[in-house]
Amino acid sequence: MKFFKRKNKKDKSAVEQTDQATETTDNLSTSQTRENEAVDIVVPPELLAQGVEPHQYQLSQQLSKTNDNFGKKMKQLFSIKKQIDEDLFEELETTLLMADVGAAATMEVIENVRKSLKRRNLSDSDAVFGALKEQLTALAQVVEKPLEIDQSKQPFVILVVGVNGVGKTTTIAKLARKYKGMGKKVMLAAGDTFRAAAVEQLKTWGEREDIPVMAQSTGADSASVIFDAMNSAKAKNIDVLIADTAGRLHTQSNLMQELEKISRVMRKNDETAPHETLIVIDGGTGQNAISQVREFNKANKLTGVVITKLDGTPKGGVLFNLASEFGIPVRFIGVGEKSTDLKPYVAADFVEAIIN
Ligand SMILES: Nc1nc2c(ncn2[C@@H]2O[C@H](COP(=O)(O)OP(=O)(O)OP(=O)(O)O)[C@@H](O)[C@H]2O)c(=O)[nH]1
Ligand SMILES: [Mg+2]
Repeated sequence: MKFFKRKNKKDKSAVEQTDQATETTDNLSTSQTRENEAVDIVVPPELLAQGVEPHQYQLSQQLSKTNDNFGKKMKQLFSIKKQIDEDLFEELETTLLMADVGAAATMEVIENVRKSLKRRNLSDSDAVFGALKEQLTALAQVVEKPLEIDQSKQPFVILVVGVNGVGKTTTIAKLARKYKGMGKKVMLAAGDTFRAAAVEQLKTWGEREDIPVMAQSTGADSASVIFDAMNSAKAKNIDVLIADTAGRLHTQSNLMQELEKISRVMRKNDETAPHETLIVIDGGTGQNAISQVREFNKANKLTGVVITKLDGTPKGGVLFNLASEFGIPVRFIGVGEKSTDLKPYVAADFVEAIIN
């Protein structure tokens, strides 16, 4: 089982061979993708014996803070209350709201739980728990749509946007590593020309992952850096070009206009670009995530969301809030600072990890 090979870090060459063998195709099955990402967390043998899947155990560990605030609280609630009454639904509502599921999504979920119980004529708390998990999974599935790299685009350009410090540059490094591992030729564009250290940060990641970075000096025009990088990528037959941008407050209209300019200029190079506009959202942001997505979506039509820092927050419920409000596909989730800490988003796994 490859999972065990990955745990034995001494046997690095075996691990790398295994990775290459499985990552050369775009059409990775979910289980292959999961196995390739199974890295540090060791599953206790007794859980393995009980049939716990390694990737699921890992994800549960990484999302344990949200689980504490979500699944565990619900379990406590259901262990106290065995009968369904209005108090139980009120407490459930509070738990969902506290985990940042958002008012509209909370109402929708609770309403659907009620209907489902009525339809099936059930009235014990286990049934509520089951129905709740079903409803949350259904909502989480609305935004499950993996990012596919259209190979007819040379290069396929991913523009990465978001407010300051959410993990854009780190996510770019993670994506670059992932696509390189799948046998693609990857290039990065240092479109964050605003902060002195930003170009250096991207270059450092590029060196670490052995991926070329197209950069100009701090203060250069971001749109032209990305435009030039697109030309260079074409000349070098790059498959995937990922462009960084400076973090900006979604409330600052001049900075949002600058983003509009970036995609306008990109379209002069390739009228179908950017082929993916990813917004990176810090999983701990809470309700503010909604206004971030709304404003960034006005400036540049967003095609995907990455929710980062889910390893450090009890507020992973924000995913449901975004799903219900916008329905924009969640492509990946970030679960740590290393370049391997990016997971393709799988709704059922996510729900299982936060409610188990
Ligand atoms: N725990 C954790 N930390 C993360 C994750 N993603 C990014 N970080 C950390 O968040 C901090 C900011 O990351 P950056 O990638 O520089 O964020 P950014 O959005 O590019 O920031 P600006 O360019 O300044 O807007 C760094 O310390 C990262 O290591 C994650 O999934 N989990
Ligand atoms: Mg950055």
